[in-house]
Amino acid sequence: MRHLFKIDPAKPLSEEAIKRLLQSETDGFIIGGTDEITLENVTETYECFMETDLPLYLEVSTPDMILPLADQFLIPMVLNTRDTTWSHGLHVEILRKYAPHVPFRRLSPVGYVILNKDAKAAIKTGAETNLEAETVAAYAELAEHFFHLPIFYVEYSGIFGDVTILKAAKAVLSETKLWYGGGIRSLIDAKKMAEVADVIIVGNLIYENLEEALATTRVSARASGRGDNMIK
Ligand code: 1GP
Repeated sequence: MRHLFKIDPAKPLSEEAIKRLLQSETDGFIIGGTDEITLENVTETYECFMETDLPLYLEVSTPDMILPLADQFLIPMVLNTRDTTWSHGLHVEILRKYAPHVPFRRLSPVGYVILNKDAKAAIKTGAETNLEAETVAAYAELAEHFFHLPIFYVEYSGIFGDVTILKAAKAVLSETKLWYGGGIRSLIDAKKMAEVADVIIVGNLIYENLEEALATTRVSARASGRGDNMIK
């Protein structure tokens, strides 16, 4: 897996756009967003994409979006915040509420480091975004060696990130996969980040320039004949 599209349930997509995304060479889809997320729009979006044979992840950023019918859940744990609500607080509440029916085998916890200070997710979670490469690398080590998380997500949502920071994280990871998302606006951007990250995520571009978003799938595992798939 090398390329994922992130679909925001709060942003409408035409039937044609959905069809083209489903027929693209991406390696899978994440359904997730920060604002105006309701069970209704999440369900509707999930139903539009559920016919895919590719991995379809539901990123649970609020308890309201737990869809029992979903196949795979990504569970964000924000590492660079002092507000434990976002690292594990909400998680404990949900585990209490749904015990003993939590489908652990369908959950992948994701260690997030959010680095764009203006991103809604950064503001909401109180993320400490002004971090040096060494600090981000330390977070990556925390994710891999202390928490044994399958995924470490460097999140710049809205802006193109610092490759030096991404490289510093990559240099210390061996088992944990490095995912990158933020500001990918062209195939060139996608290639730049895909050279370092294991998986890149394309979000806003889908809504701004669908053609260019589809072009970024040229970095996918499927486009390069490597249909590997590491967490499903
Ligand atoms: C959002 O990281 C993704 O979680 C993608 O960011 O919307 O900036 O592409 P963009």
